[in-house]
Amino acid sequence: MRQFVREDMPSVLACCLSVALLAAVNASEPVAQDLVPRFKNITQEAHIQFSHLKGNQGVATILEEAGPGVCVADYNSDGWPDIYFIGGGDLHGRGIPARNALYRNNGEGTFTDVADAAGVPGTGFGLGCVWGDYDNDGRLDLYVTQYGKNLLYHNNGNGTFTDVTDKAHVDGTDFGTLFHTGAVFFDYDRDGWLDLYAGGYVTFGPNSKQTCMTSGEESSCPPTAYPGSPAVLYHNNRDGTFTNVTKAAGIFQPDGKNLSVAAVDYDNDGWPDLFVANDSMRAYLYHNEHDSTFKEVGLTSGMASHSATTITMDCLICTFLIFKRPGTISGTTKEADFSTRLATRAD
Ligand SMILES: [Ca+2]
Ligand SMILES: [Ca+2]
Ligand SMILES: [Ca+2]
Ligand SMILES: [Ca+2]
Repeated sequence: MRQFVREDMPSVLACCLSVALLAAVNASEPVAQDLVPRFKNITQEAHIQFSHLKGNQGVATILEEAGPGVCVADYNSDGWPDIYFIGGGDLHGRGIPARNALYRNNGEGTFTDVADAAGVPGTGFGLGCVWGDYDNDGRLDLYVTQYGKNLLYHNNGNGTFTDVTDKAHVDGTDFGTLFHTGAVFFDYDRDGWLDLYAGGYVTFGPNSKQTCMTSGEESSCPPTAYPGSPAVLYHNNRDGTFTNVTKAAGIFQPDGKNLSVAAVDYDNDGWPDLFVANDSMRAYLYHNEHDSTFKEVGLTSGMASHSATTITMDCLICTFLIFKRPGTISGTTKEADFSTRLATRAD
């Protein structure tokens, strides 16, 4: 069975890691064997037992093939990074349980799932997540993208969270979009308060075409089989609420098919810009015009990245080292440039 929506994170991390390694290797020949990082699978001994429920009944749909997301942050400020996993769901009424998981880092190599006690199990078919302190209380809050309404969980600072989605007006359905994947917090107007971009993927529902025939085989349909859907840019009102400013900011795109999104000041003008990886169509690069509007420059900048054989699907902000001194990869930070780049993955 062919699958048109691929897993996100492993490939992105591999992409990022390979770029970082390449930078180091190019600057240092030969590289000692014992300096090459090696990784060991410690999932079981770390007590992580999470499984994403794809939920398909027979051939999976494009929704069931999407996700799963994962996001890492130290939500309880104990100095140890914690992990939030997205659970998917059962869309066929079979009663198969699915929930998200918040694995609190115990600080000694193991994790404990505290999602229920923390109040962050999710409320639907989950797809993605992002951490950000939207209310500037010093504690990271959690935004979860789902099929249907997204969720904003406020971090109460005592190990629990409160669902403040309705109060904050950030469920992502403002323009009727239901299929949400990537989202990002960023302070586009530099007022010191994080704003929020919630992406929209294709328009898909129970009445849509569920599967397609590809090379004589039934499979999930490609994104080209469905219309796109608009994303939403929310401005932070500094009082726990947000305002939809998508059209005023010049980024209303009803045809977009957003998967991953990322924010970075790619041109070093001091204002954060926004990159949107669209599936089956060209990517968007929104340049911040410094006046609460954006200019889409994907094509002129060379970041649109779409042809008959390549489609941008993932993106990640990579910060890596480029060492100046030949023959070593053990230099100090004085000998290195820290460089932040936008990495993209094309399939
Ligand atoms: Ca922690
Ligand atoms: Ca907060
Ligand atoms: Ca702001
Ligand atoms: Ca910029």
